[in-house]
Amino acid sequence: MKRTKIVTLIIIGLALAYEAWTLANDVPGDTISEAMWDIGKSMPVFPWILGMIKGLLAGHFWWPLTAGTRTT
Ligand SMILES: [Ca+2]
Repeated sequence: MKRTKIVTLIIIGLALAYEAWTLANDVPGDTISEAMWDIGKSMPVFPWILGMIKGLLAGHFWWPLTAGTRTT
């Protein structure tokens, strides 16, 4: 498995572990979703920026996906 895949899986695993911890503790409003909602309320442009980044990354990663375009 390539290093990038391993690092990506570690980051996802850490995010899931953090989310599980925030759901299990008694601190209100500390989940990732609740933090995103708070950021969106204080900076309404934030969800739009995040959506743009997500869309650009999806286009970069998966379109156009043709054989023989990889550099390595
Ligand atoms: Ca909590």
